[in-house]
Amino acid sequence: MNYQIVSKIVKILTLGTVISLAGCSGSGHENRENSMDIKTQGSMTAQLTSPPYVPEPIGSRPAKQLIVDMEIVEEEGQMANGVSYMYWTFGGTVPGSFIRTRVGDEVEFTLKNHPNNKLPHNIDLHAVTGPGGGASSSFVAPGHEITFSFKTLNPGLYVYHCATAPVGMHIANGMYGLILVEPAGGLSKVDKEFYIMQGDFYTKGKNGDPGLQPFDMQKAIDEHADYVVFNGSTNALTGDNAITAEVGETIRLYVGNGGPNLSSAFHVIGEIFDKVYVEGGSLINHNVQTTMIPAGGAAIVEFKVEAPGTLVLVDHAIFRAFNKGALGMLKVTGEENPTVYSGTIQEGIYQPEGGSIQTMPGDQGAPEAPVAGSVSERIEMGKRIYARTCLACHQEEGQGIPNAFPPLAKADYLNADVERAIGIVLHGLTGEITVNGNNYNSVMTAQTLTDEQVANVLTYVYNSWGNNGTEVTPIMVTKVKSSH
Ligand code: HEC
Ligand SMILES: [Cu+2]
Repeated sequence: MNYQIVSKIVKILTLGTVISLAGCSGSGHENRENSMDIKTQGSMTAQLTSPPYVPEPIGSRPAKQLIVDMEIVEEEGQMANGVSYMYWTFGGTVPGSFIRTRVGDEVEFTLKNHPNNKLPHNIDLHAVTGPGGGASSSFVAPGHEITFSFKTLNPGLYVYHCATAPVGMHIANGMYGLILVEPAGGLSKVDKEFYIMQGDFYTKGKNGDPGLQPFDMQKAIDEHADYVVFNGSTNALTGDNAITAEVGETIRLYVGNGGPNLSSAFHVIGEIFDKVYVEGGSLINHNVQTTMIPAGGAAIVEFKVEAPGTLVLVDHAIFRAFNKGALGMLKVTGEENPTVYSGTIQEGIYQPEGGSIQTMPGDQGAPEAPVAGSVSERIEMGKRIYARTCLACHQEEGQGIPNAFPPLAKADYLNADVERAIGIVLHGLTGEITVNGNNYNSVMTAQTLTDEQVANVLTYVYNSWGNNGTEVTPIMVTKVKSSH
């Protein structure tokens, strides 16, 4: 293409932009020419916050010179129970500190690279108009700091990330966060705001393999994530770390996706988003179930919580939620509101069908399965049943999922009472139990298995992963069944 044609296309595009800008008025649609003209009044230091919290709204403050001071820290942290990871962070957390600005601010950004760090880093802020989003002027070696400045021209919610080579590796290790540019006058008022960011992680070992897990470049290139998590770890938003709200409150979530690879099908089980600022921009969509957040993108979602219970935040690419960690909780307390929801709302894990024990569709019509002739045959057959019916929740090595599914490996609860274990597989289980010192209060569905299959699967479990080697026979199963 020659230069003249290119410049003509540019002119046409520019004209198009001008027309569309002229056609839209109202808050949130500042045009960039106007933003350039916003004069700043005075100077202030930005309050930075760790996830899941965000700084105070900008309210009616004028545009200012805004001083942002951020330190890069490379440090070991917990990815999951028993699994640690060497995170590279903006401000000591994954995602990095939340930066809150308003349109027209002149941000004076100082980036420090802690002297104990091993690598140089930089920052590319998607809110910046300029080469590399600041990356080219922010490259900083360990023990050094650098200052650069920019004016925020476009309101919206933007990702920032490290862009030092290999870029993918710096992002995969946790180097991303969000910067909010509020429109003049601020976003509408809500009761609670939280900061959540999804990321995919690639480790030498499989999901759940204990110890310090190094980054695996090949898996990252192949996009085979071992962990997909909110706020840097499987536990960041579950159990005692759950975010909280009260019935009647309006909640705003600033949700980003650091990637490096995967898009997020962001969904809150038990809620409908009243509003979504699509892609973090000025377009507002209403009544949304699941919103797509691409790697390197963000969205603002808002909803009013109408009933008490636990809402579960997930990536609705659902294996990521239940098998890789992309699961968080919003605990809502307050008065029941039977007109909105009259079912039982359980504390704990995903129960789309409600809190009662459900029956799994079984193999009852299937032809008679072969009968095990020896303990080793029983274990072999049990292993196949385990893979089909138990593994999804209790996991491949019986390790379970923290705060959701109890372990069957070296499980004191299992080893203490075989009849109880048989009863659980036959009838399901609900209510609080303690397994290896951790509490679980959830629901296991009743499994529709023949007595032979229950015997086989439990014999496999009892003879795996450090359990006590009990053989469970079909006669024992029949006995428990008839005593019930
Ligand atoms: C849909 C997920 C799910 C499936 C499938 C499932 N379980 Fe469970 N299981 C649970 C949950 C959740 C609990 C804890 C329930 C509670 O908190 O009351 C549990 C508890 C248990 C317990 C007692 C606690 C412990 O750790 O010892 C045993 C034993 C058990 N399950 C065995 C099995 C076996 C064997 C299978 C396959 C035949 C199976 N489960 C399938 C979710 C599941
Ligand atoms: Cu970096």
